[in-house]
Amino acid sequence: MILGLVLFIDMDYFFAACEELRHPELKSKAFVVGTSTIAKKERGVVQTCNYEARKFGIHSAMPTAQALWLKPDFVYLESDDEYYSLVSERVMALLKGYGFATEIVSIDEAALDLGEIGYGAAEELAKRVKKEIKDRIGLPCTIGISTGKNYAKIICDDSKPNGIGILKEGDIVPYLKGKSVEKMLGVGRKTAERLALMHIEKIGDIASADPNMLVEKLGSFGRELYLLAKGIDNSRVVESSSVLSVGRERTLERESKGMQDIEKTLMELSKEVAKELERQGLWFKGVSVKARYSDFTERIKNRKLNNYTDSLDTLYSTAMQLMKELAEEKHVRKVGVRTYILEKRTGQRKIF
Ligand code: TTP
Ligand code: MG
Repeated sequence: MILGLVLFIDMDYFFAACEELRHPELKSKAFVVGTSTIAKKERGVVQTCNYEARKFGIHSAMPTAQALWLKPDFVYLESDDEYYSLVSERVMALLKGYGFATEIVSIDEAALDLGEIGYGAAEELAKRVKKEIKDRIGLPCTIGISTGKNYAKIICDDSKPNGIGILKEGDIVPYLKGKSVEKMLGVGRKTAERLALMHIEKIGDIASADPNMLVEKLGSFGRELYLLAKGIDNSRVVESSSVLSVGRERTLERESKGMQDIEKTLMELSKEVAKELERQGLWFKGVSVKARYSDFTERIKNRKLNNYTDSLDTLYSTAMQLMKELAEEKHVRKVGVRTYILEKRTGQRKIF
């Protein structure tokens, strides 16, 4: 039997690679892309950094203060989410151009359903994809190939940076055995903690656990995890919508003095966005807000949700939380609400 294969791609040090693209002079220097403004950089966290900075032990999600302690003279760059989203859209459009069902998993990850193409042809395709992304967009990436989205992601992670990894069906179970449960797509810290209470820390522990207990504790996700640990990946590549984002912007009647001046407009924009999504039969997994300040500078904040949703409440409350961070520093003149990672609504709840 020939198994269907999935190609999983994850861009290397993505935000930092985007910065090197427009500032080639930074390549030889250790630099960090962070969430805060330069003036308050030590209060924020590292979103990502280039490999020069990784040599000093700096990594994503580390407080910038700690990174400064490791390498006091790194170059600090404020995150420019709008630019990274544009680069991401170019990468995704190129990937979709190969004609396979393509799922946009995050801003820098995608999965392609290659069908029964065979390992040889899949590897050739991976080489071509890597070369075209390098030649046309100028960025490095890593690709994993296996019989399911989860396995392809795991072998992709393990082949970083700038690699191609292939995990064949016969090798999956022994390969996963010693790995942490958090390597599985959809297993975050909370699920990992619940599994730890059952003395399950490695994927091999899931494979030898009682499947009924896993279902009892984790519902249908428990069953899915059990099958995954046994080498059966039923997750499908869900084709992402060709509409990449839906958003609305508006200038405030007067410059904001605080959140109370923004709330009403954010609610109106959220309603309009939700209505447009409904009209197009879409639901979303990402929310982004934009603030334009009185001095005409702009900032954007994004958040990826755990599940697809079409809830106006979720859209509005997420937009409010993100906007609070942006409205803290300066007076806001114009606001925007945008949804991204869109998909055709199916009526089913998604785990991934
Ligand atoms: P990742 O793919 O996890 O990281 P990366 O692309 O920087 O590095 P790698 O080569 O290991 O893939 O995340 C993609 C982008 O998402 C990353 O460039 C910055 C952003 N990000 C955050 O903003 N916060 C985080 O905690 C993480 C992990 C990523
Ligand atoms: Mg990446």
